[in-house]
Formats: sequence, structure tokens, C-alpha cells
Amino acid sequence: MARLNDEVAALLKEYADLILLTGGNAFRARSYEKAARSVGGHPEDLARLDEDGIHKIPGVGDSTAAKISEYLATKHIAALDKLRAKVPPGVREITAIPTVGPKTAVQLYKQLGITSVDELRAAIAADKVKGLPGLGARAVEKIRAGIEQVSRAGERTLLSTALDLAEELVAAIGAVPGCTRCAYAGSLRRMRETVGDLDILATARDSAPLMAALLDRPEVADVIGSGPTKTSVRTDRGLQIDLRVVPPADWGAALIYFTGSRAHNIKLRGRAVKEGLKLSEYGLFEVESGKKLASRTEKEVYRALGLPVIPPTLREDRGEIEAAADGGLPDLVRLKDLRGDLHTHTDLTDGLASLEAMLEAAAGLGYAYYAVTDHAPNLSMQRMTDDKMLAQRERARALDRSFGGLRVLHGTELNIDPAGDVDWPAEFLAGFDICVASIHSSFTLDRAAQTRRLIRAIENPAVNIIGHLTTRLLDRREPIDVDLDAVFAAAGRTGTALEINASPHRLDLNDEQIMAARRHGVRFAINSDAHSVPQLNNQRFGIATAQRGWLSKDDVINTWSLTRLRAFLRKPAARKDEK
Ligand code: DGT
Ligand code: CA
Ligand code: CA
Ligand code: ZN
Repeated sequence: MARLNDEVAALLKEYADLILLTGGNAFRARSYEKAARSVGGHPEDLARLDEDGIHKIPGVGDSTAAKISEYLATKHIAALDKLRAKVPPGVREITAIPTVGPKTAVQLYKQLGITSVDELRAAIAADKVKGLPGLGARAVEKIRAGIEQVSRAGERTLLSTALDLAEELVAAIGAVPGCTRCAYAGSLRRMRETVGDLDILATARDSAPLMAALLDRPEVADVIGSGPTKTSVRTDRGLQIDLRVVPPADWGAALIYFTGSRAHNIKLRGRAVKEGLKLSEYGLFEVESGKKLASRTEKEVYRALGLPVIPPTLREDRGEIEAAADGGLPDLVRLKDLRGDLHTHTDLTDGLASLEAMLEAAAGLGYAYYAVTDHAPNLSMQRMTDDKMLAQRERARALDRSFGGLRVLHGTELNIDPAGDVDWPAEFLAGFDICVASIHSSFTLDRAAQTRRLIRAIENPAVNIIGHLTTRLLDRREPIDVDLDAVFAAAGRTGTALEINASPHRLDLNDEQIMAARRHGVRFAINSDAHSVPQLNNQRFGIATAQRGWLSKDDVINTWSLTRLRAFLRKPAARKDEK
């Protein structure tokens, strides 16, 4: 469910942006931005907090608290409305381009009257932007590339955003009297990293009240079409929703059809044809007699085709139908298989919660072990020192088994420098239970350099897991250019796990990379990279991605017992003998 905290966080972030856009104090803007992150990551629901509770959220001072209370009481923030009136909405939208800051956005507005991304694109095409103060040919090219990237990303919606909305819609439509079944289908049910639109499927004898329930939703901005079998709408954030209502007897066939993927459906239909059958969204039929063989449930339909139910995360025509026919479907890893999280942060660096709060939440998730892996010193803005790290280690040791039986591993997230080296000398690294190493800089090195860099980190005996290997951010950064096969081979050879970073903005490695890495004998760690308590729940997206990569429990080191995990973490010193 979309939380009130996220709603308020978005408003505070908007307020911070508008302060900058109106030439306000940068320090003030930063403090609102910080408050926004803090509110978004706060484990307690704002709706249940009184004034006192709001004040106690870290980073929330008097003026922020007053704005939050005002919003809770009136659904408005007067100061925000006032700033909004001063800046055309498109100008803020321009700052969403990763390569355009607020100063440039204001400059473009004041000097060229640009108030939307489209106008900016046109102005660049007409060569009007180059030559403005501070905007040389290179800067303009960067802006142009930034526009391309956001418009490409903008066509699809992140899995997490889509899932929040879909769960609300399914609950609302499913509660309508007469509705016997309701579920989301399409790419969302297959848990793709982004979705083009939402496909919701329901059963009822009379579809009209279900369609009305969708049309009544507050987020619906546009009705594309509405009839007895299908209604299509667009939300205020531009996401299309298709609701289809089918007779209860056709549920299974319709669910298979609208879950897709298209390629899976085509292959399935081909299998039917070979047996003299016809498969459609209405059911599986005998061609000759026209007799219906199955349609009520997915299980009946797959069974009539001689197959077990194929998990939705596998339905991409990547060999799953052949595997199902041979009894060779993988036994997919599930959320409940996870025994721990191996990449997490606290307020010692850029996390929002204390070590104790994170451990308490981890114990609440039923984990057996948990690694705290705050940032290492070379990420200089995090101001890590040897002393701080050692003090945290002492606390971690003291808190071991203090939250139920939760075992606490003390780790760190190292920075892989351009040459492939990491923070700290080997003696200091030897004191950690576990080291994640990630790229946080020099994203544009060429392929050969990037490949060398990663392999060197992988061969480091202290490095256990490579974090978010390609560094892509789904909504704003392309992956680095690297020879993945060479990197996967090195990881397989040295016993270095590769992370499946579960942040819905990353999902890095992605499904196809996971499949490729597995062929090199790579083991994986599904990690939340949580910077707050709620983000610990992002593991569901990591699990879905692992399933899409065909992984079983045994492939994922944080489903293992602590004993087996510890043995894996003692790397065979990069196996020098094999070279
Ligand atoms: P998306 O929305 O782009 O993320 O991807 P999907 O897979 O949700 O695609 P969508 O919304 O166009 O259609 C939902 C499902 O309906 C799709 O996965 C398979 C099925 N479907 C739609 N059109 C066709 C078609 O022309 N042929 C076949 N075989 N299946 C289709
Ligand atoms: Ca869809
Ligand atoms: Ca659709
Ligand atoms: Zn991290």
C-alpha cells in the first residue's frame, strides 16, 4: 500500500526543490530534503503519530513538524502552495532530468521561457540553448542525453510503484459484491522490473459494479474506454489500467492468457495445436468437436496440456515450457527461504535508523542472521573512520543474540576504486565477518578497464560479495560497460557471490544476467541494501528477480545455514593454484 509517509515525503521533497528553484537558502532546502528522506523511511505510520511523535522523527524540526501537522489536518501546506504558484510546474519537471540542476532550470525558464521538458528538447534541437552562460556544447549534449534517458524510463513504471497500486485496486474491486475473483495479471504478475500497464482480471456474473468501482477511484484521471467486458483508464501519473471481467468458468484460461507473456502464450498455443486442440482466453477446446476441455483454473488448463502449473515469474519463453514437459522446472527460491540479509546500512553512514532498530526489525522478519555493512572511508561524504567502524563492531558483538536468537555479522560495503582496489589494508579487512564491495564512482571507464577493475575486486580474498554490479538505476542511470561473461567466470572461479540488489530502483543483477552468471557456477546473495526499516521489505523484489533468473534455494547463500555461510565466506584465497 502507498503509505502516508511516502506522500508527505514527496511533498517535503517538492518543497525543498521549490526553495532552490526560487533562489532560496540552499541549507534550508537540504534540511527539508533530509526530513523528506527521514519521513519516508520512518517505520511508524504518520497517520498514527501525534504532534509529539512527529517531532521525534529524526531530522524533523519545528517548521517541518508544523507543515506535516498542517497537511494531516487540512491536506494542504500553505507555504508549499505559495511556492508552487511562483514556479510553473514544468520547470520542476525539468530538474528531474539527471543532468539539469535547479540553477540551470531557472536559467532556462528566465532566459528562454522554457516551462516543460518538451520545450527544452525543442530549444536544444533549434540550437537555442548552447551559448547561454555556463552551457557549452558538452553541457548541452549532456542535457540532451539526460532527456532521452528520462523519456525512455518514463514510458514504463517501476515494479514497486505498480505493485502498490495494483494491490489497492485488487482489494477494492475484489470487495465489490458479486465479484468472485480478482487478481493482477500481465507483466506485473510475472514481476518484470518495470511494467507498461496494469492488467487486472476479475470474475462476476454482472460486470457493471466492478467497472464502476474502477471508474470511481481517486487516482483515475482519464477514461480511455469502458464496456461490459473491459474498462481502460489512465491514472494521474500516466499509468494505464485495463480491467477485464470474465465469467467465473473462464477464469483459468483468461488468467493464463492475460498473464502472458505473449511469447509464452504463443508457445503454449503451438503445443495445443500439435495435439489437435485450440487454446484461447476462453479455454482449451478440441478442434474437431469444439468441446471445451478446461478453463476454470490455471491448473486445469496446464494439466489438460500435459503440464504442471508454470510459475508466473518463469513465463517468458526461456525454456520453461520444455522444462515443464520434462519435469525439469526449477524449485524456485521463495521469500520464506531467506535466513538473513547481507547488505544493510545504519545511521552511522547514510542509513536512517540505528543499528538496534534495524536488528529489531530484522528479528521481526524471522531472520537467523543479519549483516550490517555501512560504507567504507573512500566514499568520503560518509565520513567513515577506523575508530567509528571499530566502535560499531563492538556494539555489534554486544548485540549478538540480543534480538531473539538473531546472529549479528559485522561487515562493510567497500568501494571498488578505478583500479579495482578497495578501502583499508588487508589486516584491517580481516577483522570483518563479511565484505560487500561495490562501484560507486568512475561509471564511464571503458569496457576493458571496467572488466579489469571488477575482476581485480573479485580476486581480492577479503571481498565476499560484489554489490549492485552494473550500477544501473532503472529511472536514471545506464549500466556500466563491462564484459559480463569474463566477470561471471571470475566470480564462479573464486567463490565470490554476486548480489541481486533488491532495491526496486536497481534490481541489479537483472534476470537475464542472473541466468548467465549461474552458467558460470556463480552463487548469489539477495540483499535489500536497506537504508531504513521499511526498505528491509524490498527483499520481495529481489526474490522475484531471482525467480525470473531461475534460481533455487541452493544458489542463494543467504538461504543457507550460518555454518554453511561462514564456510563460504572463508574464500579459498582466490584459488591461486587454478591459474
Ligand atoms: P507490459 O504491459 O508492456 O509490461 O507487458 P504485458 O506482458 O503486461 O503486456 P500487455 O499489457 O500488452 O498484455 C497483457 C498480456 O496479454 C500479455 O502478457 C499477453 C496477453 N496478450 C496481449 N496481447 C496479445 C497478443 O496479441 N497475443 C497474445 N498471444 N497474447 C497477448
Ligand atoms: Ca501490462
Ligand atoms: Ca494491457
Ligand atoms: Zn549499500
